[in-house]
Amino acid sequence: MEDHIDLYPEVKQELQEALRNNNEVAAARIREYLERQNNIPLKIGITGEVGSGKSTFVNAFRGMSDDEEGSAPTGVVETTTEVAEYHHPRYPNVILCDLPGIGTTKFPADKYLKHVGFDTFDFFIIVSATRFTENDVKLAKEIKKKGKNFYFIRSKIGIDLDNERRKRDFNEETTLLRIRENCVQGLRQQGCESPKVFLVSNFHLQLYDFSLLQETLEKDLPAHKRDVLLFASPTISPEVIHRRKKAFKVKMWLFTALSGVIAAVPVPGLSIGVDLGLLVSAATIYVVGFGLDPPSLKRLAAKSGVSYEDLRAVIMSPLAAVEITSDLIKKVTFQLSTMAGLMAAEEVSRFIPIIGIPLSMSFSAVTTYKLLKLFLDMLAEDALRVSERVLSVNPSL
Ligand SMILES: Nc1nc2c(ncn2[C@@H]2O[C@H](COP(=O)(O)OP(=O)(O)O)[C@@H](O)[C@H]2O)c(=O)[nH]1
Ligand SMILES: [Mg+2]
Repeated sequence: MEDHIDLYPEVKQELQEALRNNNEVAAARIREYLERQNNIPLKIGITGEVGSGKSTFVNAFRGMSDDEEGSAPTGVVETTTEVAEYHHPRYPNVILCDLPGIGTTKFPADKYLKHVGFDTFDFFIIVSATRFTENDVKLAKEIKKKGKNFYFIRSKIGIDLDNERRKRDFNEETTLLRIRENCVQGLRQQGCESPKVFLVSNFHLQLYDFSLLQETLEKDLPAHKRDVLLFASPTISPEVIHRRKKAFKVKMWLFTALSGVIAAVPVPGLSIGVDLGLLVSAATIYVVGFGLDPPSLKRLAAKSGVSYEDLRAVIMSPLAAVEITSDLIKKVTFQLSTMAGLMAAEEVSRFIPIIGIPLSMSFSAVTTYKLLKLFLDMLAEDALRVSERVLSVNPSL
């Protein structure tokens, strides 16, 4: 079976135990787990010399324009040595910290890290628009010594390519290779072993190494933080949308189990009851996860130059670009219930053994499961269409 519960074994065991013994306890446990999943903190420190593109990266990562309200000011001379925290617009538990350049603070690396609050960070990104400096290396070594990960971003790649393009024998791949090798070599010479350098244009995250950086970060993070990064990352490719859909599928079983233990409420037109509140919660999580909520779409419109109306025009699901209310879910559920197979009984035996919920609860759970699967499919399709629309018109996400 392609869908499975990818929970930590002890969580799964605890849930199964609760499901067997007491519905209320089980429901509370599942809700608690879902809640915890939504609030896992992730704090990323962005550092580098003045003008390297730190603030622009902070905005780009959050999917924001540089001139949007709440964005980090860019192109300004750094005058403060304070840490500026920027919450992710869709996931406030994700914080990007625009750190002062170490040169601005005039601290040595160890004092600098103490000053910015080293312990609170999950990892660091060191940005440079040219070769990495002695300061960058000192900082990287200190971060490593203290046991955390750092990643080098070589920014403003578009400028380098534009400059090189003037030459007759220009070749993009060769140029990129040379920039990367220059950076790596420079870092090695300064005593930084096997440094990871990612070539990025903050104005075009979908080009060059940003997706590689995204994957590397996900791999390096502890398991429980991986999805946090995946959902907060900018949607730069269809691949990201597919990965999010997969991550949602894993959680779908939790909603399904939850629907099996809470009282099912009859929905007009549906012979089997489902819990509308649960469907509203799940649909909202999906919509936000794919960036299909009205505020996210408006932000994307402003950033990409494709109008909000044009983005809405490619959306087909009734759940995207609207506020998810109980009434809406009721309407959509009713519409979907007319589709063949929504409540086919043969599906019951297919998933019951996996989470181990008692059979008596299963009909409402199966209906919920099928509805969630339909929601997820529709929304992922919409997310793909929106991303395609944006990339076809203006390739700067
Ligand atoms: N072409 C290009 N310009 C960039 C890039 N990143 C930043 N900039 C520009 O470089 C200048 C400094 O960027 P900023 O983010 O303020 O640097 P900070 O001082 O490190 O925060 C601004 O004018 C940005 O628009 C990039 O990747 N490509
Ligand atoms: Mg700045």
